Amino acid sequence: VGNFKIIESTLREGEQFANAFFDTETKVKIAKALDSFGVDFIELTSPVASEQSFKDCKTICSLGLKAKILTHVRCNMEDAKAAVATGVDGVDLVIGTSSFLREFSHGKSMAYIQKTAIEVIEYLKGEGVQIRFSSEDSFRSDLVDLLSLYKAVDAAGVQRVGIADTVGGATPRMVYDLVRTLRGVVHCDIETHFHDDTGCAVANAHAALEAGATHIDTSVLGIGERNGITPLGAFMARMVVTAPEYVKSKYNLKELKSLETLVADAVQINIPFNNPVTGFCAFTHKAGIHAKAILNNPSTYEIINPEDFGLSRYVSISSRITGWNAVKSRVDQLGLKMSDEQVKEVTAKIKQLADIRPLAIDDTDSILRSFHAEQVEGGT
Ligand code: HCA
Ligand code: CU
Repeated sequence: VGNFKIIESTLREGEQFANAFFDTETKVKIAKALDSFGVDFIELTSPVASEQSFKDCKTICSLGLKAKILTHVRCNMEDAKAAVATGVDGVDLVIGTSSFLREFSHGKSMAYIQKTAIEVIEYLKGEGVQIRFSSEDSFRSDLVDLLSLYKAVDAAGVQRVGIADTVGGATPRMVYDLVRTLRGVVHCDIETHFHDDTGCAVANAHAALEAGATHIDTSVLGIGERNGITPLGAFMARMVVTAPEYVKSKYNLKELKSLETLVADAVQINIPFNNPVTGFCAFTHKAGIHAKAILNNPSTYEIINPEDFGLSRYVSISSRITGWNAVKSRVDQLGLKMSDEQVKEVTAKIKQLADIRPLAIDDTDSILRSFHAEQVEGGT
């Protein structure tokens, strides 16, 4: 599980997000930020999509980034040639294999798909680029068809095969079973791609790794077609818990927030409030019982250490559910000297007011200050 690679697809899948328009300058900025974060691969929109897409592929290939640059094309000779012409390190081939896609999209038989795949793979091998072969809508494809196709492309010499939950309907158990089965059939690496329509994209990525997958597709904030795919940040949150040594040594976690902010601004969205790690309240503790324990030992109520991501925790005391230990810690922060009895008294005041209206941090601070002025300084 703890030795996976990230195929970062913000500049391919992410361009399929409803709000996305990336000009060249923005693409370059995002590519550099992803590289600096430490992703292994950066996947780009097909050069066949438009003239500018072709130029942008070339531009990003010439930046000299550490990450390997990939482009994502349909499995045919014309697209493969355009991909090679951009100077990429690798080509991600994709074709639909489910009965839906074969009947309602491209209309091709499995025999034809396999024959074309082998031709395209032979051509790409001759060009010296890395090759990945993937089937769209893998979970609604016939298992026997799928495995025999993958066996053939593995034998033809691809570096990776990919499975994609294109419609986001797979569960972790379905993913585990399919990847496990595939692991017994091919020798090459296994990449996985999960849409988030049913909210399982991160769990599915984790299940895929447990079953022997080696590469996970992500995008920043999960942006992509419809509601998108496995988000890079949420996946990092998952994996820093599963494989802390690997994740902390390999990825520059402290850059996550600025990377997300860059992409959020580029597509005019906000970071969701409940986002793992970077959501505004991801490390805010509020209930008195929680706050007390957090102040003694943060791990009591935190599975992730915010400092690993360059962030800090926050203990809220501005509510009726606060407790005197939390208030005491704020009193200390403000440099006010009070006895425990006095802290308990001022806590009661905060609760009294918080029963009537919502309080801001400034409100509670001024309650503490004026209590201090009256009771402590004035009282003696
Ligand atoms: C799509 C294609 C894809 C491809 C995934 C892959 C999908 O936009 O429909 O190449 O592995 O979700 O199937 O993104
Ligand atoms: Cu997709």
